[in-house]
Amino acid sequence: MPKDKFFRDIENMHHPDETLVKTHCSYCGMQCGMNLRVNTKTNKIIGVEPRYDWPVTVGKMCPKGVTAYQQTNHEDRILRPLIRDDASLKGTKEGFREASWEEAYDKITDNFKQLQTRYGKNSLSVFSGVSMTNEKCYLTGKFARVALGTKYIDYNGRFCMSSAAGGFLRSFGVDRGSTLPWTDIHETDCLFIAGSNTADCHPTSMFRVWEVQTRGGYLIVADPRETPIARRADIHLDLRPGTDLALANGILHLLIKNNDTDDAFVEKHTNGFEETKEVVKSFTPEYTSEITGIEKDKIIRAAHIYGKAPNAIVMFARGIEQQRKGVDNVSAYTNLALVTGKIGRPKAGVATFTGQGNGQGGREHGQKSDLLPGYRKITDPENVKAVSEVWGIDPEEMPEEGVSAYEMIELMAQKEIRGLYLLCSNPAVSAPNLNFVKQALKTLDFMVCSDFFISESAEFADVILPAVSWSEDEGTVTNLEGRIIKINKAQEPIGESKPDWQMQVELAERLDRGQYFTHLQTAEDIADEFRRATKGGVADYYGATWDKIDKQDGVFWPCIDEKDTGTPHMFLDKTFYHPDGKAKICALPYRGAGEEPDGDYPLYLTTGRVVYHYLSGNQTRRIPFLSDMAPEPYVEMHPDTARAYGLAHEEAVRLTTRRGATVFKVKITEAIRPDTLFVPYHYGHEEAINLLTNAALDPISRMPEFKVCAVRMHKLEAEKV
Ligand SMILES: Nc1nc2c(c(=O)[nH]1)N[C@H]1C(S)=C(S)[C@@H](COP(=O)(O)OP(=O)(O)OC[C@H]3O[C@@H](n4cnc5c(=O)[nH]c(N)nc54)[C@H](O)[C@@H]3O)O[C@H]1N2
Ligand SMILES: Nc1nc2c(c(=O)[nH]1)N[C@H]1C(S)=C(S)[C@@H](COP(=O)(O)OP(=O)(O)OC[C@H]3O[C@@H](n4cnc5c(=O)[nH]c(N)nc54)[C@H](O)[C@@H]3O)O[C@H]1N2
Ligand code: SF4
Ligand SMILES: [Mo]
Repeated sequence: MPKDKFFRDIENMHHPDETLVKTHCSYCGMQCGMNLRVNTKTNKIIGVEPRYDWPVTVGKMCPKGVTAYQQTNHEDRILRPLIRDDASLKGTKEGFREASWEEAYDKITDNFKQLQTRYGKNSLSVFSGVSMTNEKCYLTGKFARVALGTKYIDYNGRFCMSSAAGGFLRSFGVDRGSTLPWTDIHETDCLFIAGSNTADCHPTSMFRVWEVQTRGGYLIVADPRETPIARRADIHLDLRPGTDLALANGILHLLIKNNDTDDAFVEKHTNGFEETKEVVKSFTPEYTSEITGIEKDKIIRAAHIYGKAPNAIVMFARGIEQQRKGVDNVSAYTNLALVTGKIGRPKAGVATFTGQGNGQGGREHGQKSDLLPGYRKITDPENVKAVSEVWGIDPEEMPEEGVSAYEMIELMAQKEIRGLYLLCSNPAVSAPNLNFVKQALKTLDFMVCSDFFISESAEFADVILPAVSWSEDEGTVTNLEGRIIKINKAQEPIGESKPDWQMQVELAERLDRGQYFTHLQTAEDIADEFRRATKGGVADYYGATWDKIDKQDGVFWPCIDEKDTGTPHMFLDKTFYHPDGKAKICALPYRGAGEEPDGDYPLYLTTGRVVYHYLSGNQTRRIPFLSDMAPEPYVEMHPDTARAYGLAHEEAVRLTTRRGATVFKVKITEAIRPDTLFVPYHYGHEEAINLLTNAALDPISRMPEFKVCAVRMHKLEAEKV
């Protein structure tokens, strides 16, 4: 049959009253390509379709992505500013009334000014997030430093990417989450993936992961749980939580023993190998097996496969990073690529699975307490001067370095910080040690929260500002490859909601700092200033214009000028970013977790994600399909553990740590170590596992140890007796 007789005309299959807006998903770092379908009569978003012409995800999306459009016109959207006059209702949903923008702005500026007059500039803080565009992240950093003049700004990437950032900076001298584009992954010969539940958390990477095996290559997975990738892996290294440093040292020991190191590369392009050799000497397969609990032969085989693979990519995620030694873990796994020289060429390298949609860009441009736009250090006078010139301020005015996200919360509890402007984050669910965190939020004199759905954290606010969703604004984000891409506007903001950048410009004017902000009237105005502010920095976006992004399917940073097409592969010339051009192989002695199981708390507790929910769940718990699929949290345990405690599937059980206790339903599965419990963290109030987690911080990244603590379990019936 001729093609035109049988096949549908897919070019013209859309409804005549429909237009398509090319954009990317609102959620994770994959940033899958999608078209939002917009009804041209109502100008409302009515649906979505995947983009087959997007090179990274080629038509693939996950359950969150295909329902993301349902956020825009959801009935729970906040349509107008909300004010609560009765501070005694803090921590509840009660007492909010609708107000005009004028009244909300007046209340905010009055309170901010009063607090700063009484307690100084640094009595105010900004806590932000990276579901925002680069332009919004950039302006948030400028707003804190220039409009509020406070040093206290930090963001939710401290709970997410900061250990990867710290590790890459130490090993390579630069922090770009992936040394190569995702389109290389399926062409490599061996993937060594540690602490990533790729199938649930970056599902649209999976076709590339499976393709490695289909081509005859190998997949090695390190995870205490038998995740979908671990199940199909050639080797599953089922380690005890918190023992990655021993595993990576043990593999390195074997690479040296097997003569799988690239001595010429090590000699020419790295430092630190001799010291590292000394440290890993004792990590024999026997000793490594003793610490990690992995069978010795599996460790030997994994080292053999990685060592002999012509090309290999080491990949990891929060499983290794959300530990008190997350930075060491990152450098220890990165060592494997450096000693074997499997880096700085196509199909070989190191990558972290960046978490949030703009987890990469959002950390580079000034939301982190120690950074200014372009990955510039706030402690470096030359860097401060460069940014001050763009901002039009005296370098003397630039606030100094502040503290990390969790440490800001500690300062709130101590009344050192009195006011909080929270945007794009929900720490009342996602921060560790929640009993303490909620008390700290209650202690604040004044709190503003900007969100588009009322979150558990908004319950602590005095004023709630209605933000727009990702589909009602435009700008760029940087995906997990380091590729700068464009988010497009598909609908006008609903109700009286506004983009965060607009709120900041209007607030700055009312704080008498309009001269630095009033010229920024569109997202594009901010984009222009933002690119200039990054010029000459390590993360240089100057050449990444919106036009070029559109023409090239994104632009990999660094991209320094009009002619530059960007940098998909890092280190092709084997030059790293340390002053001597060499990478650092790090000597990392083993240390344990902040809290190890003992007689009182005999099991490991680890936490993470399911495919149906995103982070604190404030967005996905409202989408009917997603909440039907994953309505509540549960505690995953091995059948042997359930038997030992006399527990049945779906029975309620109490978990207790040194910080809190709460009740979950039992889920029995063989896909976890018997000494370990796992709980997904996407739920609020009494269902939040972070009531129990440990805020032990990594000394470099200040990342809390979400992935390991010690827990005790009680059958509820036994408590009644
Ligand atoms: N569905 C979904 N996808 C998401 C997100 C989401 O909320 N939901 N969030 C996005 C964000 S912001 C992030 S940061 C990423 C997170 O992506 P991932 O890091 O892949 O997700 P997690 O579930 O936090 O943890 C990954 C794995 O680490 C394992 N693990 C626990 N302890 C250890 C350990 O000590 N060592 C090792 N090697 N492994 C360990 C867990 O068993 C788990 O399988 O996902 C992104 N994608
Ligand atoms: N136990 C445990 N805890 C964890 C983790 C874990 O693995 N285990 N993982 C950690 C990780 S990796 C992360 S990334 C954090 C994330 O934790 P959070 O920062 O709490 O992440 P979200 O749930 O995305 O919160 C974003 C909030 O901002 C809103 N929002 C989205 N876009 C915008 C916008 O453009 N403007 C404004 N104003 N608001 C917006 C959303 O509705 C939501 O309420 O959680 C961390 N907490
Ligand atoms: S949540 Fe991540 S994997 Fe799923 S569609 Fe969105 S960007 Fe893609
Ligand atoms: Mo994250």
